Amino acid sequence: MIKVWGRATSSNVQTVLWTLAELGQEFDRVNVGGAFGGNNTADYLTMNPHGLIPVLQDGPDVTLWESTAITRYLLATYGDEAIYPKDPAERAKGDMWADWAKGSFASVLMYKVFWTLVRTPAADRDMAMLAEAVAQLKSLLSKIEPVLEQQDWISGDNLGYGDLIFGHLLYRYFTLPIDRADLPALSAYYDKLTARPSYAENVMVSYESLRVE
Ligand SMILES: N[C@@H](CCC(=O)N[C@@H](CS)C(=O)NCC(=O)O)C(=O)O
Repeated sequence: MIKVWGRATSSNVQTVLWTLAELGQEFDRVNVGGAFGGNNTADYLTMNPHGLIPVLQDGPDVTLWESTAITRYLLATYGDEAIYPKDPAERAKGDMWADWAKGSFASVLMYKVFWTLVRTPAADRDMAMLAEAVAQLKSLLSKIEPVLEQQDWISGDNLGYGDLIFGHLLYRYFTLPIDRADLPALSAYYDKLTARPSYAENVMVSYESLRVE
Protein backbone atom coordinates (compact mmCIF):
# COMPACT_ATOMS: atom_id res chain seq x y z
CA MET A 1 0.00 0.00 0.00
CA ILE A 2 1.26 3.45 -0.90
CA LYS A 3 2.00 5.61 2.14
CA VAL A 4 2.02 9.43 2.20
CA TRP A 5 3.63 11.29 5.05
CA GLY A 6 2.23 14.76 5.61
CA ARG A 7 -0.64 16.75 7.10
CA ALA A 8 -3.69 17.26 4.88
CA THR A 9 -3.49 21.07 5.20
CA SER A 10 -0.17 21.27 3.30
CA SER A 11 -0.61 22.38 -0.31
CA ASN A 12 2.37 20.26 -1.37
CA VAL A 13 0.85 17.19 0.27
CA GLN A 14 -2.45 18.01 -1.44
CA THR A 15 -0.83 17.79 -4.89
CA VAL A 16 0.22 14.23 -4.12
CA LEU A 17 -3.12 13.21 -2.60
CA TRP A 18 -5.07 14.70 -5.51
CA THR A 19 -2.80 12.89 -8.00
CA LEU A 20 -3.31 9.57 -6.21
CA ALA A 21 -7.08 10.11 -6.28
CA GLU A 22 -7.03 10.97 -10.00
CA LEU A 23 -5.07 7.77 -10.61
CA GLY A 24 -7.48 5.69 -8.52
CA GLN A 25 -4.69 4.58 -6.19
CA GLU A 26 -5.44 3.75 -2.58
CA PHE A 27 -3.08 5.04 0.07
CA ASP A 28 -2.52 5.46 3.78
CA ARG A 29 -1.63 8.91 5.08
CA VAL A 30 0.33 9.70 8.23
CA ASN A 31 -0.16 13.11 9.87
CA VAL A 32 3.29 14.70 10.23
CA GLY A 33 4.45 18.29 10.00
CA GLY A 34 3.05 21.51 11.46
CA ALA A 35 1.33 21.00 14.82
CA PHE A 36 1.68 17.21 14.41
CA GLY A 37 5.50 17.40 14.36
CA GLY A 38 7.31 14.14 13.68
CA ASN A 39 9.19 15.38 10.62
CA ASN A 40 12.48 15.98 12.39
CA THR A 41 12.95 12.57 13.98
CA ALA A 42 15.93 10.47 12.96
CA ASP A 43 13.61 8.00 11.21
CA TYR A 44 11.86 10.73 9.26
CA LEU A 45 15.15 12.35 8.25
CA THR A 46 16.30 9.08 6.73
CA MET A 47 13.29 9.36 4.39
CA ASN A 48 13.71 13.09 3.71
CA PRO A 49 16.94 14.73 4.90
CA HIS A 50 15.25 18.14 4.62
CA GLY A 51 12.60 17.27 7.22
CA LEU A 52 9.80 18.50 4.95
CA ILE A 53 6.50 17.04 3.82
CA PRO A 54 5.36 15.26 1.71
CA VAL A 55 7.21 11.96 1.58
CA LEU A 56 5.83 9.07 -0.46
CA GLN A 57 6.65 5.40 0.07
CA ASP A 58 5.63 2.87 -2.55
CA GLY A 59 6.72 -0.55 -1.38
CA PRO A 60 10.06 -1.24 0.30
CA ASP A 61 12.25 0.22 -2.45
CA VAL A 62 10.68 3.57 -3.30
CA THR A 63 10.90 6.52 -0.90
CA LEU A 64 10.56 9.98 -2.44
CA TRP A 65 10.37 13.62 -1.40
CA GLU A 66 9.57 16.83 -3.37
CA SER A 67 5.93 16.99 -4.41
CA THR A 68 6.64 17.54 -8.12
CA ALA A 69 9.04 14.58 -8.33
CA ILE A 70 6.51 12.43 -6.47
CA THR A 71 3.74 13.52 -8.83
CA ARG A 72 5.82 12.66 -11.91
CA TYR A 73 6.69 9.27 -10.40
CA LEU A 74 3.02 8.51 -9.75
CA LEU A 75 1.95 9.60 -13.23
CA ALA A 76 4.73 7.59 -14.90
CA THR A 77 3.99 4.50 -12.81
CA TYR A 78 0.19 4.49 -12.62
CA GLY A 79 -0.97 6.97 -15.27
CA ASP A 80 -2.10 6.35 -18.83
CA GLU A 81 -1.35 8.21 -22.05
CA ALA A 82 -4.13 10.73 -21.42
CA ILE A 83 -2.87 11.99 -18.08
CA TYR A 84 0.86 11.65 -18.87
CA PRO A 85 1.66 11.45 -22.61
CA LYS A 86 4.79 9.57 -23.61
CA ASP A 87 5.54 11.86 -26.56
CA PRO A 88 8.15 14.36 -25.27
CA ALA A 89 6.58 17.35 -27.03
CA GLU A 90 3.08 16.54 -25.73
CA ARG A 91 4.40 15.93 -22.24
CA ALA A 92 6.37 19.16 -22.28
CA LYS A 93 3.16 21.18 -22.73
CA GLY A 94 2.13 20.20 -19.20
CA ASP A 95 5.70 20.35 -17.83
CA MET A 96 6.05 23.93 -19.00
CA TRP A 97 3.03 25.15 -17.04
CA ALA A 98 3.93 22.99 -14.04
CA ASP A 99 7.37 24.62 -13.82
CA TRP A 100 5.79 28.05 -14.21
CA ALA A 101 3.19 27.25 -11.54
CA LYS A 102 5.78 26.08 -9.03
CA GLY A 103 8.50 28.61 -9.86
CA SER A 104 6.53 31.77 -10.61
CA PHE A 105 2.89 31.54 -9.54
CA ALA A 106 3.35 29.61 -6.27
CA SER A 107 6.28 31.71 -5.17
CA VAL A 108 4.08 34.81 -5.22
CA LEU A 109 0.80 33.20 -4.08
CA MET A 110 2.20 31.04 -1.30
CA TYR A 111 5.31 32.82 -0.05
CA LYS A 112 3.98 36.37 -0.32
CA VAL A 113 0.15 36.46 -0.33
CA PHE A 114 -0.80 33.33 1.66
CA TRP A 115 2.09 33.82 4.06
CA THR A 116 1.09 37.44 4.74
CA LEU A 117 -2.65 36.88 5.11
CA VAL A 118 -2.68 33.55 6.95
CA ARG A 119 0.72 32.90 8.52
CA THR A 120 1.65 36.41 9.71
CA PRO A 121 0.04 38.24 12.67
CA ALA A 122 -2.04 41.20 11.47
CA ALA A 123 0.23 43.69 13.23
CA ASP A 124 3.31 42.41 11.38
CA ARG A 125 1.91 42.29 7.84
CA ASP A 126 3.74 44.18 5.12
CA MET A 127 0.73 45.58 3.29
CA ALA A 128 2.79 47.32 0.58
CA MET A 129 4.49 44.03 -0.29
CA LEU A 130 1.08 42.32 -0.26
CA ALA A 131 -0.41 44.88 -2.69
CA GLU A 132 2.53 44.40 -5.03
CA ALA A 133 2.20 40.62 -4.85
CA VAL A 134 -1.55 40.74 -5.59
CA ALA A 135 -0.80 42.89 -8.66
CA GLN A 136 1.86 40.36 -9.70
CA LEU A 137 -0.71 37.55 -9.48
CA LYS A 138 -3.02 39.43 -11.83
CA SER A 139 -0.22 39.82 -14.33
CA LEU A 140 0.89 36.17 -14.03
CA LEU A 141 -2.64 34.80 -14.41
CA SER A 142 -3.40 37.02 -17.40
CA LYS A 143 -0.87 34.83 -19.27
CA ILE A 144 -2.84 31.66 -18.60
CA GLU A 145 -6.27 33.08 -19.53
CA PRO A 146 -5.76 32.81 -23.34
CA VAL A 147 -4.58 29.22 -22.92
CA LEU A 148 -7.74 28.29 -21.03
CA GLU A 149 -9.86 30.04 -23.65
CA GLN A 150 -8.41 27.64 -26.24
CA GLN A 151 -8.22 24.33 -24.40
CA ASP A 152 -10.02 22.50 -21.59
CA TRP A 153 -6.95 21.81 -19.47
CA ILE A 154 -3.59 23.45 -18.87
CA SER A 155 -1.87 20.30 -20.10
CA GLY A 156 -3.94 20.08 -23.31
CA ASP A 157 -7.05 18.00 -24.07
CA ASN A 158 -6.86 16.10 -20.78
CA LEU A 159 -6.13 16.87 -17.17
CA GLY A 160 -2.42 16.18 -16.66
CA TYR A 161 0.74 17.12 -14.85
CA GLY A 162 0.43 20.87 -15.50
CA ASP A 163 -3.08 20.89 -14.03
CA LEU A 164 -2.06 18.97 -10.92
CA ILE A 165 0.79 21.36 -10.12
CA PHE A 166 -1.09 24.54 -11.02
CA GLY A 167 -4.68 23.60 -10.17
CA HIS A 168 -4.24 22.78 -6.51
CA LEU A 169 -3.00 26.35 -5.89
CA LEU A 170 -6.29 27.79 -7.11
CA TYR A 171 -8.21 26.75 -4.00
CA ARG A 172 -6.06 29.16 -2.01
CA TYR A 173 -6.10 31.79 -4.74
CA PHE A 174 -9.91 31.81 -4.93
CA THR A 175 -10.56 31.65 -1.18
CA LEU A 176 -8.10 34.29 0.06
CA PRO A 177 -9.59 37.76 0.61
CA ILE A 178 -7.77 39.47 -2.26
CA ASP A 179 -8.71 41.49 -5.31
CA ARG A 180 -8.76 39.09 -8.27
CA ALA A 181 -8.55 39.90 -11.96
CA ASP A 182 -11.69 39.24 -14.00
CA LEU A 183 -10.58 36.12 -15.88
CA PRO A 184 -13.67 34.15 -17.02
CA ALA A 185 -11.78 31.20 -18.50
CA LEU A 186 -9.77 30.77 -15.30
CA SER A 187 -12.97 30.92 -13.22
CA ALA A 188 -14.63 28.31 -15.44
CA TYR A 189 -11.53 26.13 -15.12
CA TYR A 190 -11.63 26.42 -11.32
CA ASP A 191 -15.35 25.50 -11.35
CA LYS A 192 -14.44 22.37 -13.33
CA LEU A 193 -11.79 21.47 -10.77
CA THR A 194 -14.07 21.98 -7.77
CA ALA A 195 -16.68 19.72 -9.39
CA ARG A 196 -14.20 16.80 -9.30
CA PRO A 197 -14.58 14.71 -6.12
CA SER A 198 -10.81 14.04 -6.17
CA TYR A 199 -10.14 17.79 -5.96
CA ALA A 200 -12.92 18.56 -3.45
CA GLU A 201 -11.76 15.84 -1.06
CA ASN A 202 -8.02 16.39 -1.20
CA VAL A 203 -7.48 20.03 -2.08
CA MET A 204 -10.46 21.96 -0.72
CA VAL A 205 -9.25 21.51 2.82
CA SER A 206 -9.68 24.38 5.29
CA TYR A 207 -6.42 26.14 6.17
CA GLU A 208 -7.90 27.88 9.23
CA SER A 209 -5.82 25.70 11.57
CA LEU A 210 -2.69 27.33 10.05
CA ARG A 211 -3.85 30.86 10.79
CA VAL A 212 -1.70 33.08 13.00
CA GLU A 213 -3.63 36.07 14.40
N1 LIG B 1 9.54 21.92 -2.55
C1 LIG B 1 8.96 21.07 -1.55
C2 LIG B 1 8.47 21.95 -0.41
C3 LIG B 1 8.09 21.14 0.79
C4 LIG B 1 7.61 22.04 1.92
O1 LIG B 1 8.06 23.19 2.06
N2 LIG B 1 6.71 21.50 2.74
C5 LIG B 1 6.20 22.27 3.86
C6 LIG B 1 4.68 22.16 3.96
S1 LIG B 1 3.85 22.78 2.52
C7 LIG B 1 6.77 21.69 5.14
O2 LIG B 1 7.24 20.57 5.19
N3 LIG B 1 6.71 22.49 6.21
C8 LIG B 1 7.11 22.05 7.51
C9 LIG B 1 5.95 21.51 8.30
O3 LIG B 1 4.82 21.44 7.80
O4 LIG B 1 6.21 21.14 9.46
C10 LIG B 1 7.81 20.23 -2.15
O5 LIG B 1 7.21 20.68 -3.15
O6 LIG B 1 7.56 19.12 -1.68
